[in-house]
Amino acid sequence: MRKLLIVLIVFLSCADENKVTFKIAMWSEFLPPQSVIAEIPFLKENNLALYQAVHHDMLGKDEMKQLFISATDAGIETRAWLLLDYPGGYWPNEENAEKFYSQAVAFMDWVEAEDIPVRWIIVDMEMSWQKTQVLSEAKGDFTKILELLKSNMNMERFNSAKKKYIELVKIAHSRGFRVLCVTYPQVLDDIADGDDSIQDALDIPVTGIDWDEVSFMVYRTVFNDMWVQGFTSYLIYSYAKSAIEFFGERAGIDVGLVAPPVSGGGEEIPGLANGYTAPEGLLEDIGAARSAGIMSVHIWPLDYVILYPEPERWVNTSNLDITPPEPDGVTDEIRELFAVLDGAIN
Ligand SMILES: [Ca+2]
Ligand SMILES: [Ca+2]
Repeated sequence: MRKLLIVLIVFLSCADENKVTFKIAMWSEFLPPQSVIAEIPFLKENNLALYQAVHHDMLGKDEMKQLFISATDAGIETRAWLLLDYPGGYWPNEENAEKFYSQAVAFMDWVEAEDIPVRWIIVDMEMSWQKTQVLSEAKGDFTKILELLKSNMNMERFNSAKKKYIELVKIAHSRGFRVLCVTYPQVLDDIADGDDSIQDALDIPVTGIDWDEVSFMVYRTVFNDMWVQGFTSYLIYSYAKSAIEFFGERAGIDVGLVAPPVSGGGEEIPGLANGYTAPEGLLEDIGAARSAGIMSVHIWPLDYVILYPEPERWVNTSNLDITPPEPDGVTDEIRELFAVLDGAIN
């Protein structure tokens, strides 16, 4: 009887270990490491993972090392989101593959030399900071947007950057690191016809690289700001379905954007014109991702969530509605438009 009991306990603990649990992570971008350390109780109490920005000038800094140690000691899963300087484009992409490669290798060197407890690197594949400014100024002006995307087309440069990222992931794996790529959801509209035109137009080599996870920034508030109004959480559901279709268990979804609390005539932050100032919409988006089968959802950003009087309301998923949302009348149309563009920009 006792033997049977032990076998049963071992069996149950193994089953639990293999169970994939739903995870929520917070992006932490601009807070100084000391302020993030102060939020460790909040992260811990709410069972949140931490995707921490490591800006180019924080590499080798003791306070950054301390943050990774404190968060890991508290049992918080912590990943390093590597960012370049602004002249270098800020986010990794087709234009700065060499530069990003060097910085990522330097990061791994540092982590190994000082035995820092972080084994995940995040590659935030986005168009350069400079081009993103042009794009956000052109919002709603399709001619201007197309002009920019057309000028980005350069398959030779695209393929050579892709090679560099393939090499980076290979080296990371050989050194025991894993790599998450986070990027625009339009990658998912690029795949069906078998060419990389949308990724080239956005300077974001993503497919064909051995990422351990790939996550898509389906920011409903940005879609409403950038294209047309009327996107519901169906937008998140639709892309989450495609993410699962193409990337299976490796797929994640990023939701947002959370704006800072409205405190009477504060300055408008670019990209946050329609940002969430209450958790309801964000929780709908999380529920929509979950209803499509996504097991990893990430919220941008910790920086603003903690400014609210009850920050835990933003991540309280105990009453999450996981009914698939009804079509909103704009998501399917805009995704069809992206697919048409895919064919047209060859
Ligand atoms: Ca394509
Ligand atoms: Ca390009």
